Amino acid sequence: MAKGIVVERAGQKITVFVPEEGKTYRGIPLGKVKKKDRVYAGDRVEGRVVDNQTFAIEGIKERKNLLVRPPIANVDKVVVVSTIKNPPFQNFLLDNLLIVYDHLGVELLVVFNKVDLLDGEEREKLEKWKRIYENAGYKVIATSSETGEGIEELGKELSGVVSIFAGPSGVGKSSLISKLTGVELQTGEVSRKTERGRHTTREVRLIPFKGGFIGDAPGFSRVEALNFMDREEVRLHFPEFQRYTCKFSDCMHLEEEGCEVREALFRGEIPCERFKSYLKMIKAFVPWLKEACREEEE
Ligand SMILES: Nc1nc2c(ncn2[C@@H]2O[C@H](COP(=O)(O)OP(=O)(O)OP(=O)(O)O)[C@@H](O)[C@H]2O)c(=O)[nH]1
Ligand SMILES: [Mg+2]
Ligand SMILES: [Zn+2]
Repeated sequence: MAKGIVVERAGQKITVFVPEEGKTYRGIPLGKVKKKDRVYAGDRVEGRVVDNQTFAIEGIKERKNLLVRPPIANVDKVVVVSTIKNPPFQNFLLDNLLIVYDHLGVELLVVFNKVDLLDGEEREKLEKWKRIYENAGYKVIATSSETGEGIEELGKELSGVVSIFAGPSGVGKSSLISKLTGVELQTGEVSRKTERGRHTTREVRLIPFKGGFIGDAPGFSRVEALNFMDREEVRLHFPEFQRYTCKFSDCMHLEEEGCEVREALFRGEIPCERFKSYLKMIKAFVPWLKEACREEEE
């Protein structure tokens, strides 16, 4: 039996890459596979090479995970891409993505792209956000697919794993993947009027890279943590909250007595930006927020 990985699923068309042959085939699921299960990009499959175009899929290996939007199986790492400028940074969207993907059990990497566009003041803004995410515990890389800044470092993080690029439309996901892999992908301009991308990428495709695969996926403009988990779970996916032990182990960090996260916020150890995202995600309000985040208010 030959082993392959599904690198593309577009409508009825399934493309299987067989590493042993270094070639891709049109995948045809045999009856029993077809009945039992859908086939997704990222699926590890077993079967036979029928001719030099066709791979008969006889079985699908059990999935480690299955992301829904985009539908890709067996993802090891998600690269969440943002920009400070063009389109403007949306920290709430980034935080939602980080919380949701952590819930789904994948490794995370935070990328700020298009740093070539930033002037002095905007560079400072980049450094500020970079610090916030690094201090929270994420690995952060600043990149430019124009100048090549950070591309080598990014490539190192992706060797040997299945990764996908996520984030809003227009931040340069496809451009980064093209730069890394040399494979030409369709890219689109950011609209001047709305400052948004145009959802150029529509289908999911995995590209072989350094013994792993990189998935390009459509951008998205809204993700809500509560569509994936209960209110009570959200706090567990903020790495910086986990450093503190509150009096009550089920503390929601709202108005409970002995809340160490609140203390840390007052001491400035937890940034207000992240805590505000947390409150917004769980649709909560605390009367002491203004006092804790005084310097934030202009
Ligand atoms: N200045 C600058 N422009 C970039 C950079 N990366 C991408 N772009 C431009 O930004 C626009 C959007 O890039 P895409 O790669 O299509 O963005 P995407 O994230 O794949 O967008 P969707 O497929 O719509 O989700 C294109 O015009 C790119 O040329 C960068 O590092 N610097
Ligand atoms: Mg794209
Ligand atoms: Zn607490």
